[in-house]
Amino acid sequence: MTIVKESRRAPATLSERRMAVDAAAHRIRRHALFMGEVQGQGYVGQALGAADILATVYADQLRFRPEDPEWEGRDRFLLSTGHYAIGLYAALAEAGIIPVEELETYGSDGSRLPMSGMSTYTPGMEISGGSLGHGLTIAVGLALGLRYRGNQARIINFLSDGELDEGSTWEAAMGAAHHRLGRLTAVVDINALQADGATEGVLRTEPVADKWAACGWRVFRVDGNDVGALLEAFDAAGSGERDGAPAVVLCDTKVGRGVPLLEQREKAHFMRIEEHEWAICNEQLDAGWAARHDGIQGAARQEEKA
Ligand SMILES: Cc1ncc(C[n+]2csc(CCOP(=O)(O)OP(=O)(O)O)c2C)c(N)n1
Ligand SMILES: [Mg+2]
Repeated sequence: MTIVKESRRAPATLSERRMAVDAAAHRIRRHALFMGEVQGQGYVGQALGAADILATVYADQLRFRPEDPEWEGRDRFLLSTGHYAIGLYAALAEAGIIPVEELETYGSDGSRLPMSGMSTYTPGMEISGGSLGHGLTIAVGLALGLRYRGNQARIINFLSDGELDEGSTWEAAMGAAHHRLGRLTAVVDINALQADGATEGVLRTEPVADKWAACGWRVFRVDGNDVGALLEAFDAAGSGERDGAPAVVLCDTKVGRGVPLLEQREKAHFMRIEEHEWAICNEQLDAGWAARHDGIQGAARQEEKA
């Protein structure tokens, strides 16, 4: 019989959880750079920017069985943004749902890891992406269905800020509040970027927190690259009443986070990275992680003393 781990939330204190999630985020970033290098290009900036969110979800919040990705009692993570699949594959590898060795097949013919997320290809991928603005509509239907079946699972829908341009997102937002889907959490990666340029220039969505609140949601807005803030927001979002208001965690993130060379890239939606630049990216990522890790451990020691 296989022993399965149903929850990854083992460490008790906030600082222990923060350290575990931060380490997971670093590995997710490493995996994403590795997959990007296999293809020489890709949506690497989004994966780096969203790594802290994905690590918070997979290393701390979700209940799942790595050996049995279709376990009925699992919490559901729905990625609306198919082009962020590289980030989700990295998180699924970190979570033990797909083997780390498989990441080198990313984007190749016959791979289970296509560039745009496909639920029929990849274990742990709940929905297919591609056409933006549909994830939240599916999440609402799924939340209703699970409630009718008496299933207590949590549903987390990851959206990009570009998906806030879609009317279907707002129909779903109103529907979720109307049906009091308290087990639903939406998380929006506000990286201020879209394929056609800055979000601000494509379609102004601010004040975005007010819009969600007006639709009847509990709203949390955090620095999406601050693991401590993410943990607190996700804890609060997940502890609402089952038949109460849904919650949204608005995450302000930085494209390319953790790799200064890519943080400064002008064409950031789909990055082309020169062959010689990959080594620089990896070095910068590791150097940043080492410095941050020392800082986090120091802060944790201070917390223990206090
Ligand atoms: C319904 C729909 N319209 C347009 C597109 C084309 N498209 C692909 S990615 C993208 C950008 C959307 O914004 P966002 O996801 O915030 O971009 P990112 O932050 O990844 O740069 C667009 C418009 C699409 N996939 N689906
Ligand atoms: Mg965006």
